[in-house]
Amino acid sequence: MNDDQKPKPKFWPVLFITAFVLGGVLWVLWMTRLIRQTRENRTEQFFVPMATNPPVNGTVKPAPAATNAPAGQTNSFLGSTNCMVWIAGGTFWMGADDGRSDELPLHQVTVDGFWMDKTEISNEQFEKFVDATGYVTIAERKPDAKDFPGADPQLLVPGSLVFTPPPEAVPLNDASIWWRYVPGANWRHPDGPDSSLAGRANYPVVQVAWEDAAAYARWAGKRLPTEAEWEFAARGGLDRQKYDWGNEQKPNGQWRANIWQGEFPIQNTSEDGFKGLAPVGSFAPNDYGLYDMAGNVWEWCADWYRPDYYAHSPAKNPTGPDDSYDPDEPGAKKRVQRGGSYLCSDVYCSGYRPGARMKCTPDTGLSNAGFRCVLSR
Ligand SMILES: [Ca+2]
Repeated sequence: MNDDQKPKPKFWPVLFITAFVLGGVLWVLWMTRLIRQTRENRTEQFFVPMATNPPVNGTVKPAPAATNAPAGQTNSFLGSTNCMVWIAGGTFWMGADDGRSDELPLHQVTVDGFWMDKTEISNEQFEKFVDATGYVTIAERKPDAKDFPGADPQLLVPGSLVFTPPPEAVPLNDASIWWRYVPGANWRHPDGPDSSLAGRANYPVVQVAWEDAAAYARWAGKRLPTEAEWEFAARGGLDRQKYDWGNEQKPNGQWRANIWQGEFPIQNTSEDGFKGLAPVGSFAPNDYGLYDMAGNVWEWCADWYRPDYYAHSPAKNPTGPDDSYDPDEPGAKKRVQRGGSYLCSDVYCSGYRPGARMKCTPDTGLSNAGFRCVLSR
């Protein structure tokens, strides 16, 4: 047998198998890269709401883990910073020297950074909480007779306080004239049983007591802000200014918050565009990207209220006094509310100034009071 007759080595099958294996490896590598890119894109999309509202100092922090989640909780957005804005900590002058006596003394306070809801909690958000947990707000519960000694049992029915404008001018030293306890008023029926949330999904939830707001915050893996955190955030970095947006009440002739214009409490001329509540985020945000920190609804804070707290408040991360005292109502323990509401008039409370303080018993719901949450890292 000569060389021409020897069988030639068969290279084609080897080449084919090699090409097939190489192709497979390349396909696996390509798929791996594709999956990684898809995951990264999803992560970026999740953080879009934060990125579109530049945090203080331009720093975007990663989402923190929830630290106070109740055991066994099933909540898809537990501890999520979606719809929140990062407020970098800092030092500021807390209080005001052109307001009420409980805003004094003006004093320097330092707070650590925290996340804060960009808007007041809406009816839609609160409904998710109620649907998930079956929570019943205080206004929906029958008042306990032992909490109201001497009260007519027939009057102990579920309900809440509703702003009811009187027909004519009244003295402004008695708020009971324009507040009425309405049976059947609650967060689903904020002005009484005949009112509803139809078309109001993005309005701030109201008729929520402090306890209700705290329950929502726990469910969401968050908490209510301290009074110092709230004021620091409301000021938006503007040092010792009268309003959240500066010292001018109506820059360029434009109202910057949903408050009361006209003769309080009988006529709101709605010069700012709203006679009652406004959908959350209807006015421009402050310099920290927070909406409605002035006006619309009062917002619950975590702290107990005392008018003299600023005289001995700690300089770093104050959390309020250990107890509550209100000389206007010595027997009632009260929590702090901040930010004012659509009922704030310059001739009455001017409560929409960032330094202004309000107080309310923690079991009380009002048709002009809601809340927002914060989250520490
Ligand atoms: Ca508000």
